[in-house]
Amino acid sequence: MVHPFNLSEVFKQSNLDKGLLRIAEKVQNGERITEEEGILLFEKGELGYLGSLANYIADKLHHGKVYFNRNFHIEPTNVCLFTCNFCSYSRLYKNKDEGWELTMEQMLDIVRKYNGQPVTEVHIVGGVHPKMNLEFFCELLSKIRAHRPDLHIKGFTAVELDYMFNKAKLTRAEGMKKMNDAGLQSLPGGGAEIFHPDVRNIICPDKVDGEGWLDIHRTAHNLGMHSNATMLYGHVEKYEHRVDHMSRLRQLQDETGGFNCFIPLKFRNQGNDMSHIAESTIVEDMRLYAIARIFMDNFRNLKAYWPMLGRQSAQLTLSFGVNDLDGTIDDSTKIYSMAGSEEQNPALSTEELCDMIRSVGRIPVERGTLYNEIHVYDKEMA
Ligand code: V47
Ligand code: SF4
Repeated sequence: MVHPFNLSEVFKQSNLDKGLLRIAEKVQNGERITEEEGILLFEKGELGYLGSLANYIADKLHHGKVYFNRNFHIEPTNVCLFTCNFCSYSRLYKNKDEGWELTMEQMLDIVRKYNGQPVTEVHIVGGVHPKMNLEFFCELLSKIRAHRPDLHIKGFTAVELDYMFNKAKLTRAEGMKKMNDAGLQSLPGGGAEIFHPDVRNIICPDKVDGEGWLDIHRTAHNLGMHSNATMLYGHVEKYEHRVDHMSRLRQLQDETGGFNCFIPLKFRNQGNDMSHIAESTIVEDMRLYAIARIFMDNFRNLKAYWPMLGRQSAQLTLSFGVNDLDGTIDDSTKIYSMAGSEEQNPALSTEELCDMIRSVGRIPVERGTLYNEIHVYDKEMA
C-alpha cells in the first residue's frame, strides 16, 4: 500500500509554505524532523497535508495492517494519594469509602473469569493506595503467573512504581527487578501526561516528575522489559510543550529502543477539576495523531485508545497514521467512562474490531503485547 506517487512532488505543485515543503521532502527521504519543524506542523500543517504524510509513513511501515489485541484490565483501586486535576476517577484517601479497593482474591477472580478464553494480556492500573505496596503486588503478580503463565502481564504506571519503590526503600533498579522476577513483563504508558514542568506543575503537581517517569522506563528497558508511552493533550499545554514531550520520548527511544508504542490521550473534561476547559476538536485530534506519526520516527506503533476517543474517532485516526486500536477490553476499565467518554461500557468483540478496521480498507491483525502477529484476518471472517 505504499503510495505510488512522489509525495514531495505533489506538494511542490501546490502553494505550500517552504518549511512544510521541506518537511514533506524529509518524510519522503525517511529523514528525521527537528523540534522547530514539529512546532511548524502544529502551527501551519493543514489536515489533508498532515494526513498524507502520516499515511505515507504508516503504509510504508505496516502495509495497511492495523493491530488489535485481546485483553482485559484490572483496576485494583481508585483510591489515590495524588491530586491530578484532570483525573475523574480517583478518590482521595480520606474519602476512601467512596472508592473501591479490590482484595487479592477479587483480582484473581477477574483473571479466573477468563479461564479457557484466548485473551493474551492483562493490563493492571489504578490509583496510588498507601496499603497496596510492592509486596502485595509482587504476590498478585506471582499468583497470576502461576495460574495463567501464557498471559502477558502489563502493569503499573511509573507513578505507581515510583511510590512503591520509595516506600519499600529500594532503588528503581532493585524495585523493578523484584517486580520483573514476580511476573511483570511490560509497563503501560500512563502517568506521562506532559513532562514540561510549566504544565506538569499545573495539572499534576505532586506525582513523579517528567525526568523520574523517563528514568523508570529507562530502568525497565535496561532490564529487557518493554513499555508504552502516552501524552495527555488538549488542556493547558502549548504546541511547544507537546513537541518537548515527544522529543524527550524520541531521545529515550534512541537510547534504549524499549518503547512498543506511543499513545496520545485526549483530555476528557467530565467530573474533574479541569471541567471548565473545552475538549479539543476532532480536527485538532487528527492533526495531533498525524504529527505524532511524523515526529516520532523511531516509534513503529502509534496507538489510538478507542475507549477514550470513542470508536468512530478511533476509526478515523486510521487515516492519520495510527496502526493500532488496542484491545477488546471487555468492559473492564472505568478511567474514561468516568471522564465523560461516549464509551460507557467499553467492549468490542474481535468481529467488531475487524469490521471497524476492514471498513476503512485496512487489514486487521491480532497482535500480542510485543506486537508479534498472532493472526492476520486477511479475507476470512473473524
Ligand atoms: O496517566 C486520566 C489518563 C492515563 C483523564 O499503555 C485521562 O497500553 C483523558 O495510560 N482525560 C492512564 N485522559 C491510562 C493509560 C493507558 C490507557 C490505555 C492503554 C495504555 C497502554 C495506557 O489516563 C493517565 C492519564 O494520562 N487520564 N484522566 C481524563 N480526564
Ligand atoms: Fe491518582 Fe493516577 Fe488519578 Fe493522578 S491520574 S490522581 S495518579 S489515579
